[in-house]
Amino acid sequence: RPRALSGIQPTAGSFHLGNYLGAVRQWVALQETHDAFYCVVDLHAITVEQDPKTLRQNTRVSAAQLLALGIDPDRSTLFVQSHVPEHAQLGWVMQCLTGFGEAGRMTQFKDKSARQTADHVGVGLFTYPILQAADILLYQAHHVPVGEDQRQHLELTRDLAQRFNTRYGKTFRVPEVYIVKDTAKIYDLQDPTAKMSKSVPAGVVELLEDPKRSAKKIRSAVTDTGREVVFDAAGKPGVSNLLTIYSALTGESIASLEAAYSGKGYGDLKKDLGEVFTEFVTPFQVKVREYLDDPGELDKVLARGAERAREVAAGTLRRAYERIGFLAPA
Ligand code: AQP
Repeated sequence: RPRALSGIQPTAGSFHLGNYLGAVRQWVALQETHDAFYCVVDLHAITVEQDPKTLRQNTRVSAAQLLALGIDPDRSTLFVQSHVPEHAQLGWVMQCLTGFGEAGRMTQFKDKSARQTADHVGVGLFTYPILQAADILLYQAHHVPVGEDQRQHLELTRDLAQRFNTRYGKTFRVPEVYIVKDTAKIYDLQDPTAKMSKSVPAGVVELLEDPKRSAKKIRSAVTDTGREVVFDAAGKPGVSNLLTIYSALTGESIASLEAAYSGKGYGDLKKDLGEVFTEFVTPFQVKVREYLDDPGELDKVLARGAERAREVAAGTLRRAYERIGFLAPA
């Protein structure tokens, strides 16, 4: 079976619709065909300041959400990044292979750092995609299921794998990005030209918030001029985004939704989507609470995952260290 690897940050506590439709839904599906490794990337989370107690809690909340969304720890390896020290270790090696200018071209860093003053931007935010490369390469992943915003980071990962292999001999598999086109980028409900992102909270739908609040956000989503419910990403980005979400949550095609709403207005679409979303998140929220009611059991699941992940990660790191010329401990 080919390997899949992906990660999600525990920074916000709740996942949002973009995280789910852009990434985690594919993680669940790939369990059928792949030997999958999924991690809560807490090392990445500290690239911006975190409160220790909140970080610890949000790490469990993230794991609980993954389980509630359908990640099966008996089929996939579910773990916390900091439990596997090889991530940080290979991360250092990858930093030494990355050009300063190359790292500086990462658009996510440019966007995120532009929102803060220079003194608040840590070096970790700059080297974030390099650690991400290590996350992926440690597991010799064939496919990396992510949203469109990660495409550039995946290119860097591929470049670093090739560079290492050229310099030291074939060690890493060069991974392929796995992006599902229809849901690759879910847009902000208040600004449907920008990606839905927890950094800009106004138009974000969170899976763990009160669904009444989500339904209200959906009802007040910015839509477009005109009143026909048709998919037109350039001309009607707001309505198109709602149709994408609706279609992804129900499995109905965009064409059949257009037909169903012909003669109706944006208001009907938004009201119904609020209901569709509520139906989806209500049982999910119950499951998350159940997992969180038994943190001891949850921690055991994560410990088992870390043990399995380490077996693979340690083997890869050992080979990389040898190739580099590090003296093996006697
Ligand atoms: N809007 C989105 N559409 C599709 N996919 C998305 N992802 C994130 N936003 C969207 C995908 O979710 C996965 C986890 O991403 P992450 O852990 O990097 O989450 P994040 O970046 O913290 O989420 P945000 O909201 O995007 O955070 P900020 O505002 O910090 O950038 C990834 O596969 C990502 O592609």
